[in-house]
Amino acid sequence: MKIVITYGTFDLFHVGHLNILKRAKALGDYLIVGLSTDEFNRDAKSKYTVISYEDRKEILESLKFVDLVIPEENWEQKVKDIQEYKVDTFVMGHDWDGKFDELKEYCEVVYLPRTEAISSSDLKKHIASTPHKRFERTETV
Ligand code: C2G
Repeated sequence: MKIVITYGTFDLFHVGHLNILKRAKALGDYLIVGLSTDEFNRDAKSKYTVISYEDRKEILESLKFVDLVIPEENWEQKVKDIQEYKVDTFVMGHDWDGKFDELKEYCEVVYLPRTEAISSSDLKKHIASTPHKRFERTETV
């Protein structure tokens, strides 16, 4: 069984998140998601999540592509996770291209194309400025 792992915040879940999880799962048989805790987001990523860790976890666990969700509490846990879960492939969107190449010592490292023109921060800006207008992914924000 080929085990794949990816990490992220997955706040305000959107199609960019769905696509990376779908593509990651397509690389193996079992997908683990390291989900950034609210504290890790705040303290290490300067991200203030709209949706709580518990609710973000429940959303991910309900997806057919996701087999296991574990907390991501720090930047350093990836090697331990890869060893503990016998991970074959580590996947991230290509906005992280090259940033995790040190993990090549432990497993395959794959950077996949991001979905264009959508991010949780884009959605927050859009909702704040034009709450009654549909967010169109073609628009540049
Ligand atoms: N993503 C994507 N397309 C988008 C938005 C996000 O493919 N339009 C991908 C990102 O590249 C990442 C994953 O979705 O692989 C999760 O994105 P975020 O929730 O923004 O997570 P991030 O802040 O990148 O945290 O240790 C790694 C970090 O936890 C990653």
